[in-house]
Amino acid sequence: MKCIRILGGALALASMPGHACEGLEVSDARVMESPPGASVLAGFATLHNSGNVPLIIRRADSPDFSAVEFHSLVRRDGLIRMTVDSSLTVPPHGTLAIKSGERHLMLFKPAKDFREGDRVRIRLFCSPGTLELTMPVEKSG
Ligand SMILES: [Cu+2]
Repeated sequence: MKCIRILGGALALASMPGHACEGLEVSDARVMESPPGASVLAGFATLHNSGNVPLIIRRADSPDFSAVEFHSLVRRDGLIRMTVDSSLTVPPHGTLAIKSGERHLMLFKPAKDFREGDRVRIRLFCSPGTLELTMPVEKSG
Protein backbone atom coordinates (compact mmCIF):
# COMPACT_ATOMS: atom_id res chain seq x y z
CA MET A 1 0.00 0.00 0.00
CA LYS A 2 1.26 3.40 -0.94
CA CYS A 3 0.75 6.39 1.17
CA ILE A 4 -0.98 9.21 -0.71
CA ARG A 5 0.02 12.69 0.18
CA ILE A 6 -2.55 15.42 -0.14
CA LEU A 7 -1.07 18.60 -1.48
CA GLY A 8 -1.70 21.49 0.86
CA GLY A 9 -2.20 23.92 -2.00
CA ALA A 10 -4.93 21.87 -3.65
CA LEU A 11 -6.71 21.38 -0.35
CA ALA A 12 -6.67 25.10 0.39
CA LEU A 13 -8.15 25.85 -3.02
CA ALA A 14 -10.99 23.36 -2.59
CA SER A 15 -11.96 24.75 0.79
CA MET A 16 -11.63 28.39 -0.19
CA PRO A 17 -14.72 30.17 1.10
CA GLY A 18 -16.85 32.35 -1.09
CA HIS A 19 -15.95 30.46 -4.23
CA ALA A 20 -19.37 29.24 -5.39
CA CYS A 21 -22.95 28.92 -4.24
CA GLU A 22 -22.61 25.46 -2.79
CA GLY A 23 -25.44 23.11 -3.72
CA LEU A 24 -27.00 25.49 -6.24
CA GLU A 25 -27.83 23.96 -9.62
CA VAL A 26 -29.27 26.15 -12.34
CA SER A 27 -31.11 24.75 -15.35
CA ASP A 28 -33.26 26.10 -18.14
CA ALA A 29 -31.69 29.56 -17.82
CA ARG A 30 -32.67 31.98 -20.58
CA VAL A 31 -33.30 35.64 -21.32
CA MET A 32 -36.16 36.64 -23.58
CA GLU A 33 -35.36 38.71 -26.65
CA SER A 34 -36.99 42.13 -26.63
CA PRO A 35 -37.58 44.69 -29.39
CA PRO A 36 -34.56 46.88 -30.25
CA GLY A 37 -34.21 49.75 -27.80
CA ALA A 38 -36.03 47.94 -24.97
CA SER A 39 -34.95 49.27 -21.58
CA VAL A 40 -35.68 46.05 -19.65
CA LEU A 41 -35.43 42.34 -20.38
CA ALA A 42 -36.74 39.36 -18.44
CA GLY A 43 -34.73 36.28 -17.47
CA PHE A 44 -35.94 32.88 -16.32
CA ALA A 45 -34.30 29.83 -14.76
CA THR A 46 -34.93 26.86 -12.52
CA LEU A 47 -32.89 26.86 -9.31
CA HIS A 48 -32.29 23.62 -7.44
CA ASN A 49 -30.69 23.31 -4.02
CA SER A 50 -29.00 19.96 -3.47
CA GLY A 51 -27.93 20.96 0.05
CA ASN A 52 -29.42 20.37 3.49
CA VAL A 53 -30.02 24.01 4.38
CA PRO A 54 -32.01 26.78 2.67
CA LEU A 55 -29.99 28.53 0.00
CA ILE A 56 -30.42 32.29 -0.07
CA ILE A 57 -29.53 34.43 -3.04
CA ARG A 58 -29.15 37.97 -1.74
CA ARG A 59 -28.67 39.83 -5.00
CA ALA A 60 -27.57 39.57 -8.59
CA ASP A 61 -25.67 41.72 -11.04
CA SER A 62 -24.44 41.63 -14.60
CA PRO A 63 -21.75 43.34 -16.67
CA ASP A 64 -24.35 43.45 -19.46
CA PHE A 65 -27.00 45.43 -17.52
CA SER A 66 -27.10 48.40 -15.15
CA ALA A 67 -29.06 46.41 -12.55
CA VAL A 68 -30.66 43.01 -11.91
CA GLU A 69 -33.70 42.62 -9.64
CA PHE A 70 -35.81 39.67 -8.48
CA HIS A 71 -39.46 40.32 -9.37
CA SER A 72 -42.65 38.46 -8.50
CA LEU A 73 -46.10 38.86 -9.99
CA VAL A 74 -48.84 39.25 -7.40
CA ARG A 75 -52.55 39.20 -8.22
CA ARG A 76 -54.65 41.58 -6.15
CA ASP A 77 -58.15 42.92 -6.83
CA GLY A 78 -58.06 41.51 -10.33
CA LEU A 79 -54.82 43.32 -11.14
CA ILE A 80 -51.39 41.84 -11.61
CA ARG A 81 -48.67 43.78 -9.89
CA MET A 82 -44.92 43.39 -10.11
CA THR A 83 -43.18 43.41 -6.74
CA VAL A 84 -39.46 43.44 -5.96
CA ASP A 85 -38.11 40.62 -3.80
CA SER A 86 -35.05 41.47 -1.71
CA SER A 87 -33.76 37.89 -1.96
CA LEU A 88 -34.58 34.43 -3.30
CA THR A 89 -34.71 31.34 -1.09
CA VAL A 90 -34.32 27.85 -2.53
CA PRO A 91 -35.50 25.23 0.00
CA PRO A 92 -33.20 22.32 0.96
CA HIS A 93 -33.42 19.53 -1.63
CA GLY A 94 -35.98 21.72 -3.36
CA THR A 95 -36.54 23.88 -6.39
CA LEU A 96 -37.45 27.50 -7.02
CA ALA A 97 -38.79 28.11 -10.50
CA ILE A 98 -38.26 31.59 -11.88
CA LYS A 99 -40.89 31.19 -14.53
CA SER A 100 -43.19 33.26 -16.68
CA GLY A 101 -46.38 34.37 -14.93
CA GLU A 102 -44.82 33.99 -11.48
CA ARG A 103 -41.32 35.43 -11.28
CA HIS A 104 -38.55 36.81 -13.41
CA LEU A 105 -35.13 38.32 -13.22
CA MET A 106 -35.65 41.91 -14.29
CA LEU A 107 -32.65 43.13 -16.26
CA PHE A 108 -32.36 46.91 -16.56
CA LYS A 109 -30.66 48.98 -19.27
CA PRO A 110 -28.93 46.45 -21.52
CA ALA A 111 -25.46 47.45 -22.72
CA LYS A 112 -26.63 46.60 -26.26
CA ASP A 113 -29.59 45.09 -28.09
CA PHE A 114 -29.44 41.40 -27.26
CA ARG A 115 -30.69 39.13 -30.04
CA GLU A 116 -31.57 35.46 -30.14
CA GLY A 117 -28.36 33.46 -29.86
CA ASP A 118 -26.53 36.10 -27.79
CA ARG A 119 -25.40 35.30 -24.29
CA VAL A 120 -25.99 37.28 -21.13
CA ARG A 121 -23.77 37.04 -18.07
CA ILE A 122 -25.46 37.06 -14.67
CA ARG A 123 -23.79 36.73 -11.28
CA LEU A 124 -25.74 35.44 -8.29
CA PHE A 125 -24.59 36.36 -4.79
CA CYS A 126 -25.33 33.60 -2.28
CA SER A 127 -24.35 33.50 1.34
CA PRO A 128 -21.59 32.56 0.99
CA GLY A 129 -20.23 32.65 -2.50
CA THR A 130 -21.15 33.71 -6.00
CA LEU A 131 -22.23 31.82 -9.09
CA GLU A 132 -21.70 33.15 -12.59
CA LEU A 133 -24.26 32.13 -15.19
CA THR A 134 -24.26 32.45 -18.93
CA MET A 135 -27.84 32.71 -20.13
CA PRO A 136 -28.75 32.32 -23.80
CA VAL A 137 -31.11 34.85 -25.35
CA GLU A 138 -34.20 33.26 -26.88
CA LYS A 139 -37.20 34.52 -28.81
CA SER A 140 -40.38 34.94 -26.76
CA GLY A 141 -43.54 32.99 -27.42
CU1 LIG B 1 -40.17 42.91 -13.45
